[in-house]
Amino acid sequence: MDCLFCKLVNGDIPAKILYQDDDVIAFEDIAPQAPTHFLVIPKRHISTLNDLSADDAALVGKLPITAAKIAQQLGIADDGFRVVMNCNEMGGQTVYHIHMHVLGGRAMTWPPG
Ligand code: DGP
Repeated sequence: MDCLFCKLVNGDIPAKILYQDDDVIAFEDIAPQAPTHFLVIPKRHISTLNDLSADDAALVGKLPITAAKIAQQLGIADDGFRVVMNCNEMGGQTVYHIHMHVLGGRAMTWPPG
C-alpha cells in the first residue's frame, strides 16, 4: 500500500520514534507547529476518521492515552497541550492514515485556523 505512515511503521522511512507497542506508534512531526509536536497513529492502516467502526474503539482509545503518557514524559502535560485529528480535505488532512497531533510547549489559540 502506498501510504507514507505505513512505510514509517514498517521502518521503510526514518522517524524520531518516541514510543511504540503492538498497536500504536508515536513519532515527532517532520514539520513541527509548536515546540513539541508529535503524532500518535495506529499501526494498522485506517485512512480517515470516517472509516472507523465500533470494532476500532479500543485501538483508537489508545491514541489519547498514549498521547497523554508521552506528554507527561516530555514535561508538557501539566502546562497543557492540544490534540488534533484532521479529517479529509476541509479538515486539513494531508496524510491519509489517521493520526493524532499532539502540540505543546506554547499557549494555543482558539479557534484553530
Ligand atoms: P495532517 O495535515 O493532519 O494530515 O498531518 C500530517 C502531518 O504529518 C503533518 O503535520 C506533517 C507530518 N508528516 C508528513 N510527512 C511526514 C514524514 O515523512 N515524517 C514525519 N515524521 N511526519 C510527516
